[in-house]
Amino acid sequence: MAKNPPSNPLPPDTIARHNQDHQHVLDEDYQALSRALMRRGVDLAAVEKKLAPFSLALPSWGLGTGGTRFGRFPIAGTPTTIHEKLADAAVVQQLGRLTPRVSLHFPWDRVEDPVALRQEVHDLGLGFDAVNSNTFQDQPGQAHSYRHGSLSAVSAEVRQQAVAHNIDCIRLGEKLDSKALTVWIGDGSNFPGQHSLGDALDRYLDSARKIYAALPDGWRMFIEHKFYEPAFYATVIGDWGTSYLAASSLGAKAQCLVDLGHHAQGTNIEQIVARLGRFGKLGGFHFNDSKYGDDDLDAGAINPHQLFLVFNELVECELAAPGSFDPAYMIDQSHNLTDPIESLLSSAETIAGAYARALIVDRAALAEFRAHDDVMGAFRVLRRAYETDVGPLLARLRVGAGGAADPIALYRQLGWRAAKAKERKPSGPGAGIV
Ligand code: RM4
Ligand code: MN
Ligand code: MN
Repeated sequence: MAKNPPSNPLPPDTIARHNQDHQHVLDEDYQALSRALMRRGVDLAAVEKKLAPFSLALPSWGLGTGGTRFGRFPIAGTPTTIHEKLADAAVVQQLGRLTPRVSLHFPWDRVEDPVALRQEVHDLGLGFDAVNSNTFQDQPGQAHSYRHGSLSAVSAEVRQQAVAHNIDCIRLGEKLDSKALTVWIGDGSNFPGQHSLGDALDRYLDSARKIYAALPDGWRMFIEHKFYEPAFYATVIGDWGTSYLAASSLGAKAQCLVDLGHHAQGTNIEQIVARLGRFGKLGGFHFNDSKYGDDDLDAGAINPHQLFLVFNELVECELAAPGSFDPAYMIDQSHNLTDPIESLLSSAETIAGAYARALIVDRAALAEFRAHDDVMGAFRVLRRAYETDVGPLLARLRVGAGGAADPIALYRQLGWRAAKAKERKPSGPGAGIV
């Protein structure tokens, strides 16, 4: 493969030629969509303007081959270092143009020189998003074990160590130009009686306050809830109510983060989004999909309609607080079988597509039907937007920003992974997410 500057890991002239070959069809499809929407009173150019700034962060841990606790089957050329992961993130961004930032997870992504890493990511045309702490695993040489919890542990030494790690993540994040810390803990109990359910939350809040106090100006702290796993009886931050309580008692810089896979089956996630948005505590998202639990499948792969309904609420939040509603959007998936670059390209497009569909909802008609308790009328407004193929709009924005008309087809044609398989050291089969 020819050498390109890092910010263009793939040859731009090949992308330009690929786009020329597609241009005619892209234009035709865009015009057809524009005319169809015009008949419905929707101005596609206005939608395009709103959609254009939309972006998502990539999780560093989603760039490598994922795995389950039973095994891992890495593809040849999978990245094994943060530098290789960043190079792959640059490929995703060059082709898809929706993912200009990477979210790091510590200590998985720890490097000797964070300032050099910041330079590296800038050279790749990317930036860093929220930093994530990890007190759900023990690390070699660690003084105290997280076996019995971290921020909510009974042991004061363990809590202190977990707080110090989070503060360390903030300090690293400052050097990396991050502006947020995401805290997800695995704390909880596996047996009734193991913990005092009340005291465990008190201890968590006490620890979280110490982390909060270390946040620099302009930073946010995202509290991510999850209803089970690894704690199988009671998780300390297990639902949005507890997350909201924690975020409210900490202060304005603390907000709730909704990971789509962290709810019981049947939970109305879009309603949680509406509630948190209304209370000004919706900090961000981890997009993925699930059928059973925290499956970490590709966003929209199982329930694209739910994804659309989530974005429908996000658009309502935006309209209710114009200019000040600013959730952090990130993908949080585990790619066990697919090439992560392909999954991330596909998921980013799916997520942006859900947003585009929510933007073309005829809100005036919806309000009218609601005002008259016209159930079917209101439902049909949403359904019509959901059933609209917004692919031509996404392709136009992507190509306009320098991305590829058909990102996955071009990625395959360019043979990036096969070239990396020759350069990169093989990744072991060990179980686990990274
Ligand atoms: C958790 C949660 C966190 C992520 C870890 C790896 O289930 O989703 O966001 O950091 O997995
Ligand atoms: Mn998550
Ligand atoms: Mn998760």
